[in-house]
Amino acid sequence: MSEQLNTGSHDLPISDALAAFMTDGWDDTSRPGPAPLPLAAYTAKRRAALVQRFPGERLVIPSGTLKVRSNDSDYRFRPHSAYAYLTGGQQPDDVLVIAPSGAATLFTRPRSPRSAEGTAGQEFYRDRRYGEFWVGARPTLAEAEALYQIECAPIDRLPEALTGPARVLRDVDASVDAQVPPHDGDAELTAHLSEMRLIKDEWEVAQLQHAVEATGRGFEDVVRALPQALAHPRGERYVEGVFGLRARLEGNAAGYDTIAASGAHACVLHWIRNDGRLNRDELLLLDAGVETDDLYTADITRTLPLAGRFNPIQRQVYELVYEAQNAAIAVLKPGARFRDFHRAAMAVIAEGLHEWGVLDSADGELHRRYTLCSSGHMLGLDVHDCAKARTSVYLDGVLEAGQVLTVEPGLYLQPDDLTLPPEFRGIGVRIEDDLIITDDGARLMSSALPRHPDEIETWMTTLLP
Ligand SMILES: [Mn+2]
Repeated sequence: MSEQLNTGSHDLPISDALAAFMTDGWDDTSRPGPAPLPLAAYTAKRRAALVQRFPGERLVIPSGTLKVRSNDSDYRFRPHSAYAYLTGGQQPDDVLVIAPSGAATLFTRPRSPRSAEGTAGQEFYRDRRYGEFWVGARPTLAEAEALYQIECAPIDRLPEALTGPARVLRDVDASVDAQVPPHDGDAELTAHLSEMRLIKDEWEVAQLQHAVEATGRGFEDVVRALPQALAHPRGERYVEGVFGLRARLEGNAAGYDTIAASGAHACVLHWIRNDGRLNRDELLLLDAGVETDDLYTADITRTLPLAGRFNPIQRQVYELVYEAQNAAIAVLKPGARFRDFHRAAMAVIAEGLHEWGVLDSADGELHRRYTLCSSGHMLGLDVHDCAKARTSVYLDGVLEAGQVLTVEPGLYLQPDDLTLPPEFRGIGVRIEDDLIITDDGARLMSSALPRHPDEIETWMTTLLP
């Protein structure tokens, strides 16, 4: 299989005697037949839908490759979302091929043998990147077939399956890209793999609800830990760490880098340095989501008064964002345009800024100086889900029942913005919730976390020691 072992420069040489000694004396630990992954019934339906969209065509969807963090250290692997959606698999270097007949084969690097000739038989104990004794065992072919309920073949037979024209999900695995000439229809496959995830099936909705609820518990953990975080010189890191513990305990990880922003750091939309101190008289903006073991992520933001109570200016800013979010949520329903909820939120913000005397008029787009960002996105396997969908069916499209999205208006009043009254400067507020479009409106999936400022204060009081 692997011609070359991924060994390190400081690995000691292997004597013939040791190599021979390593080939036997091992118990048979292959499992007779693991139960199918619970989502295997859903992945089969999704593959069938894909075949229906591209009948008679060869389709190639790689899981992706390990990425070097530095030197001989890789990042923890996370498969491409389209691959996970269609197979449930999470191994690197695997490739799903759908033949023109519609038959699916998952090409995988099977569990390495303990007694093969040459380097192949040494992988399990010498290869730092793929060896079982270094990174854990992979499924055998039989185990993979049982888990995924897909016919499996060893990855070194992949070239045989790539002999004719094929559409490839590009830029995921360079070796696969190199094996198949570009196809005019590659971009269409990429777009469709995003678009087919716009409407969530019941498995996905349950995953997302679980992600949202675990995230809610993570936010509670953070509030409970605020006394310690406030006392620490890097309180933002304390918050990130507390949330990350919950994410790792209940799921795979945080679904994206946690934003833990105290005070004016909240005016940086993607503040992930998180190296600041928490100040009791400021707000904490926490934007975080637990990603489940099956890789669905929540995406929730709360802006909390570190004192436990909003001061009048903080409350004034918060309430405007809250009203904007309510206005956005109110327009969510099947048939509404995707951009409608953002417009509804921005109308409230612009009017508020005008009332405060910050803007001469609520018309036009000058309010965007203080909002910067759009007010939501699809949510699923990716935090910004379905991002490769055509504009006509997503950003310029209409909402449909079964779509899951975030609604997250914000106001970012920069600390050095001379157009603002001084008391407003350095306040950043975002409120972000996760919703599913229903037959006649939308259901708030993240309702376990309070949104109204009074409710937030009460909630914090019950959690703080
Ligand atoms: Mn978001």
